[in-house]
Amino acid sequence: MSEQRITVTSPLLPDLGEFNEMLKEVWASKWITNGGQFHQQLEKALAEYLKVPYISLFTNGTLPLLTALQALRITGEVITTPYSFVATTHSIWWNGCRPVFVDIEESTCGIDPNKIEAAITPKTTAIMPVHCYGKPVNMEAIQAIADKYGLKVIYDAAHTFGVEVNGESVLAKGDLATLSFHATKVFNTLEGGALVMHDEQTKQRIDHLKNFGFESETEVVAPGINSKMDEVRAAYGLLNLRQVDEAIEKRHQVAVKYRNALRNVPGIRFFDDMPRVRHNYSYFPIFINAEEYRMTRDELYFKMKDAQVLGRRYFYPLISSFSTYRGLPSADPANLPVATKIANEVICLPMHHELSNEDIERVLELIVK
Ligand code: T4K
Repeated sequence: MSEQRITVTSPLLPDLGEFNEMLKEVWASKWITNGGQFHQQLEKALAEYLKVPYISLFTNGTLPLLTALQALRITGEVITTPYSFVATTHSIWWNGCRPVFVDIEESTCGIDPNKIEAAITPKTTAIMPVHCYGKPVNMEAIQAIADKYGLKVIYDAAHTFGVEVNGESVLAKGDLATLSFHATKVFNTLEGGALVMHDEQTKQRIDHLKNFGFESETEVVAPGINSKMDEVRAAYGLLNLRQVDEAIEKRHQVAVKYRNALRNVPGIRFFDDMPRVRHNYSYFPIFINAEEYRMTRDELYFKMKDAQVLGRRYFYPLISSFSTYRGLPSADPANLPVATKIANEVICLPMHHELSNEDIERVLELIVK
């Protein structure tokens, strides 16, 4: 009999009975979208859980990026990293701005603050860093540069649900921060996302922008879009929020087991926890030094695939290598040596709350020689 597939992730699902009870309420109220009661409850509950003053729910994690750029009226050039999911750079492009790629640091896989200033031109208006794998980037260094040059900072914090530094949410930093609640994320609402802001006025503006720009029944104050979360997903999110801490702890235990087994394997590098950081263990990337490991990343990746262990090469290929972007001067691999190297070394191992000890052993057996 062929072995069962082990996928890179598996969604956190609420109890179907409880979900059904909430659906009955939605059906009874006949209020299914446009800021209903579950939408309001989830915004309140998430603001508390995430320790942020204001949050606005979205229908996925890409539209908050697009809307953040709109809300801050960003134009010209936006500095970002090519080591992310394509949505990060696409959001800049969709706003009619030019993405400018800056290399990453090996220690976080996030933008290298030491390389940002060299990429700033008179057209630069914003920086869009990514907390890749939920690992916080150096936010103080980024803010210092932004302040010096008068730039906005929008964090793509899609991977960073619940991540804190010194007890403070990473979402509290920058001008705006975005989240994704996609099925593959630590906390999901099927599809979904959010924008985190610091004041009521910005929250109001973003709430208008995500509802076509409507301020009232007859007044449109901005060229908005439709990116509202519906009641079914908000209800699902309320239930998932109750179990997300348990899921994060289960992921933590998987990370501990992976680290113990891989620590002394020559040619394999991985991340340990950072001091004073509450991690969410959203991904478990390993980096293969082919010479020391005596096998290339792709050889290992396909060996795993043959054995039905479906890791993923997040984030290979680099965004800067896709046809839309590769013509940009900043997309030259010579400008992005660390990102290029890391993209060729990475495999994200299966990481989710339902991995059994047998699953973990099956993954490790393929890697530890
Ligand atoms: N910014 C960053 C930094 C991001 O990483 C993302 C999304 C965004 C912005 C945009 O947020 P969203 O608009 O997506 O909310 C996935 C996700 O589609 C994407 O959300 C995510 N990042 C990206 C890193 O990964 P794929 O193409 O790898 O997903 P897929 O369908 O191959 O799924 C991977 C594995 O997950 C499957 O092999 C099995 C498991 N899975 C997946 C789904 C969809 C399930 O078990 N159930 C499911 O329903 O992109």
